[in-house]
Amino acid sequence: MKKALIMVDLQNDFCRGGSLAVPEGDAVIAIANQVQPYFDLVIATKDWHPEDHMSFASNHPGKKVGDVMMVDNLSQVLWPDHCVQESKGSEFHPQLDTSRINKIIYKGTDKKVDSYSAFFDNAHLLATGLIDYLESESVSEIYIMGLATDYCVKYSCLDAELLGFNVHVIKEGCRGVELSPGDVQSALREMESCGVKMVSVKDIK
Ligand code: VGL
Ligand code: ZN
Repeated sequence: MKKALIMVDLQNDFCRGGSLAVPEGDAVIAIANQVQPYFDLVIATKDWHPEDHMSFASNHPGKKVGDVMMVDNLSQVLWPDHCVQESKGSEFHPQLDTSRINKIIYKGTDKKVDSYSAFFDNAHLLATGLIDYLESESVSEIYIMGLATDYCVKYSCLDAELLGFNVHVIKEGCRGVELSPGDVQSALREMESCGVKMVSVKDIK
């Protein structure tokens, strides 16, 4: 049974100078490069939105970034435009070693629904293809790191647990948006209470 690393959204827009920059987001790139050699498979996700995506405040007249609204019975945080397909902001951080990536998973591609998890959209209706890939490669253990702790990392971990994988989070390899102070801490607690194991880089080597 194989061990896979899932690097979540290590894209320019979530790093310094990006439109949805996560505090210290760049700090996780070196960690990603350091741990990749210890895994059988390396998977990277990309947040990959069309310009008219529903998560962008700019697509809702009268709303602003940070507002929360109901869309199709789901609560949606409104973000700055970010990770628009084919844009500079959607590219991997220039320092990320992409030579070991076996598979890229695109998410948030449907303008009508957001997708924080690497497995499903937020309505849990459509799968991204990650489950099929992990099953076809006989992966049982997954290690998740990336951006952002309180959104895509958290929802990816929770789905992975529900799906029955043995799930680990590489703590130093994650940074959060922290819209409200404490969001990162509570995301980590929620993951742990669902069975996700917290590990550090030294546990991997
Ligand atoms: C993310 C907010 C919006 C993430 C993606 O990668 O955590 N956060 N889109
Ligand atoms: Zn997004």
